[in-house]
Amino acid sequence: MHLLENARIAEFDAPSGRWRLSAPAMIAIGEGRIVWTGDAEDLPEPFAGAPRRDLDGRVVTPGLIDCHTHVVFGGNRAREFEMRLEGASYEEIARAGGGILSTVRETRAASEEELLAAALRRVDTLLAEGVTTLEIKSGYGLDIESELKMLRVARRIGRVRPVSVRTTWLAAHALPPERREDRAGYIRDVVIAGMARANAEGLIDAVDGFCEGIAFSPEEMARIFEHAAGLGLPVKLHAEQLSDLGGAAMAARHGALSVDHLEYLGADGIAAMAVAGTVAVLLPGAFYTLRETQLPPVAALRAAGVPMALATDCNPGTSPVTSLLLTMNMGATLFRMTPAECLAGVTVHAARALGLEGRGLIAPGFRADLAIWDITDPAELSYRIGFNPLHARIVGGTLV
Ligand code: DI6
Ligand code: FE
Repeated sequence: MHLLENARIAEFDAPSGRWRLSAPAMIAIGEGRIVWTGDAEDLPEPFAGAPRRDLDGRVVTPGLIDCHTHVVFGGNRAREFEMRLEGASYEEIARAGGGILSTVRETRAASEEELLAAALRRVDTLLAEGVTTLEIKSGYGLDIESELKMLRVARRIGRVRPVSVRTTWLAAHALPPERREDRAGYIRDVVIAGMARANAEGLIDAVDGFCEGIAFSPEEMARIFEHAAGLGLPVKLHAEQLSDLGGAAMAARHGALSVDHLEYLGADGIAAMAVAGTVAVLLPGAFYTLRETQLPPVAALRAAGVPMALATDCNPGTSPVTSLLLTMNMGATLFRMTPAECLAGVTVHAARALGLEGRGLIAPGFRADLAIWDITDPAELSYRIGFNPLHARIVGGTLV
């Protein structure tokens, strides 16, 4: 048991969606969880002798949760960035064998150690800004062994760094070159068969797919989701990023935890997500990098009561972003989310997008994942650009 004192706690009021800052207060932590919060004079007697750390009135928020990343990959796509600046579109580059497939070549060629070293540089940047839970997808291997290699690296990240890692099976990201003429075979032999293997090896927590004209159709994804359900794995989907194929509604009908991107989401998709309680994960880093002009329907999602999360989508092609704070700023400036929505989007709603209960809020019973900031107003986290006010993180009750 230990105590944090003089903490200004960011408390989320779910009905209004607002964050309230407490007066300087105490947080009691035991066995990795928050046990009690409140005024110092109300501290329960049994806690009184526990060691204390004075936070000098700093603001404490839940530890940040980056609920959609592809941080494990080989190489980079700086040349493709130049091509896009010269006028080529993301889809043209993908159809010409570049894009995701160029990262697949580099990821297949890299050793586990090389992938780990490259990913840790990105992960460390995220952690330095207060991230305490990180989702990592496969999807640049596209054969079973290479996908498992990525996932082993992802799991290792959670062992060598103080962060919780959740892993997601994304073999349905693109068709690998050797299977270009054999979609059904790829889905059967790699996506579905590999999912069962990864699950048996304890390497995956959820199943995802890229539902798009250049990737997989809603019908193909529905089949994959049925197999995920058979293994008891929750599902999520990249959908409506470049066009509206109805992927979000299909995913919601399968009880998806989240549907991600959503620039082209229509009214049917929003209604289906609201009914299913599916989280909308918005990825402004990809919107920005692709110089997209179609905005996700934030006002309609808000009106329908669909919870919105924000994530970096850290990946070498469409979102080479390793800052969740910058992502919050983009959520506000590009998508017109309120700073309160941005903070909920990287805490309580991001936890829900990962199916993680007991995370993302500061309340008794919740995991003691906290970010301590040198700020006076939580809105500062969304307002600043290129500035990191993190003082310290507490991960599972331990100060790091
Ligand atoms: N959507 C994305 O934005 C990334 N994957 C996906 O399904 C892009 C991945 C890449 O271009 O490497
Ligand atoms: Fe993505």
